[in-house]
Amino acid sequence: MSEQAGEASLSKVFRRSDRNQHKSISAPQKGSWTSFLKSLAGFTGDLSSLTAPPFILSPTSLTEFPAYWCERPELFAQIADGKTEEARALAVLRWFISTLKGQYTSRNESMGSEKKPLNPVLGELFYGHWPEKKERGGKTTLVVEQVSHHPPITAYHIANDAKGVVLNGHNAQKTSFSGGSIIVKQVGHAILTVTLPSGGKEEYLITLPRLRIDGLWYGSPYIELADTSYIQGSNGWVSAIEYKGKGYFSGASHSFKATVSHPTRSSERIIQGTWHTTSTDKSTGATFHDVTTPKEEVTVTPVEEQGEWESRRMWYGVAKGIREGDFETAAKEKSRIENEQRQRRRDEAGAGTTWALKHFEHILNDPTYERLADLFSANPATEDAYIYLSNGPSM
Ligand code: HC3
Repeated sequence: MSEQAGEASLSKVFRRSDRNQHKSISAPQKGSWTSFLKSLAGFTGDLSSLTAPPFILSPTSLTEFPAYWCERPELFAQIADGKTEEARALAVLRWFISTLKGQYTSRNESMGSEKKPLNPVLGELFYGHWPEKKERGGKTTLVVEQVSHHPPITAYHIANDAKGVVLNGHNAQKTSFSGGSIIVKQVGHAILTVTLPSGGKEEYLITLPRLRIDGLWYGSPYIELADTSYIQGSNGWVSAIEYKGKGYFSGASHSFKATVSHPTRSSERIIQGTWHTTSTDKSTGATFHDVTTPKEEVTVTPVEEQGEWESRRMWYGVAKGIREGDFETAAKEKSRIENEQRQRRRDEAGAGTTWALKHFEHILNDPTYERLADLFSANPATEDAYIYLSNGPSM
């Protein structure tokens, strides 16, 4: 099929408003982007396996993404300061909503559009921390490990031990293509544990929102969140967070409406706004969250001092190539890493061994997930999980 004929058939799957903007890609990029879009149409499965044109590649591995959970470490720490169950449930929601801007719009801000992250290898590690400060009690540490390559699954553990606040979770993605957008169902969950000064313990199950990647036709992908995600506390408080794009609750992109309720209370609290800016508590009229202020990036050991399995050291050559526009070197380095991995798997198969995880243990059914999921009849009723083993790095 000629390039023009290919484009004509492809254009049928994109909305007219998207099609009109395709001309914004520069001429040399247009051909490779059109081939990429063709490979996307009708695609289901693991997006990381698709070859994307160089201009859409990110120099950052997916193992770095869990750091987004804590770029406002004081909000993470403040969860422990809530005097009542309701206050803590609201603090968990405030921290969660405040992570969304980093998780879903930060690549647009730093790189101009959503990019394709580096696909981590099995055993890849990412360590970081946010230093101790008076307003947040202690140091907050981050341990990330790539616990599966096919399908890609990333496990993470974030802890502020001085405040007794710990987040443990894992995530994977199932992707499909529909109506000109990529739909990403996030697989996995996170459990936030708060150890109270009384010694009591509260747990919160956090489910993850669905993503729609729009803007594909004109080569400038961006994320909108869709459907509903939940935060269910062991104290009974549950937040149902409904996400909408342009034209719904407020007519703005990145809108959400969270309903916070408890089975024994007749009234609910409604929080409404846009997750990448601010929101308001409808019952009091007060600002609920505000992420227009600067965030704090995770502190990471310089790459020269990192171990060979640490993400930035492992991908150094590839990331440098992508940043400097030297895609030939980037591709060569990427092939070297992938070939080493293939050889490692062949060696393991020959020796009858399997890769041993360093920081996590895989369990097929998570009892905490099951207990909390049952409180709001979540689907699925059970999920697997990666439990943190306390042999973290000394940080
Ligand atoms: C879908 C995604 C990979 C997964 C990323 C996740 C879901 C990872 C967990 C984080 O907590 C939140 C998060 C944010 C962004 C998600 C990525 C956006 C794009 C990427 C695809 C694999 C690449 C799609 C390719 C292209 C060219 C359309 O961007």
